[in-house]
Amino acid sequence: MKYILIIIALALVFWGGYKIMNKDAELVLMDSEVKTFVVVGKPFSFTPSEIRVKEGDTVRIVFQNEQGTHDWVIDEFDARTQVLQANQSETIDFRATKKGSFEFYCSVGNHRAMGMKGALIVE
Ligand SMILES: [Cu+2]
Repeated sequence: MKYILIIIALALVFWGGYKIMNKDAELVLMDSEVKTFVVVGKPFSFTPSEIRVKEGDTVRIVFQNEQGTHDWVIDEFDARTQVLQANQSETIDFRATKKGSFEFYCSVGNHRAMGMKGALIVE
């Protein structure tokens, strides 16, 4: 009988510790959430052309350039890739620090005017 009580007591202690550790892990995840998007570029579009995140998120853009010469730029967050050749890719991170709808675009030649743009929506 004594042993059973000790086992129950130990089980409760471990279970409590597990719950606390789990909670800490969740909080860390919430603080540093990274939202990753693969964006494919070609003449003259980005896919997807709309990206939605939450304010405070770290946004990771994996820009894959399929065809032509392009970059991926968003002025408001000071984020841009290099100008990439076909079949090159580059990954950039930035923090979405303010709410709103922001245009991302290709800064090469007249690509932006040709429709090579999209929207980052921060909620
Ligand atoms: Cu372009």
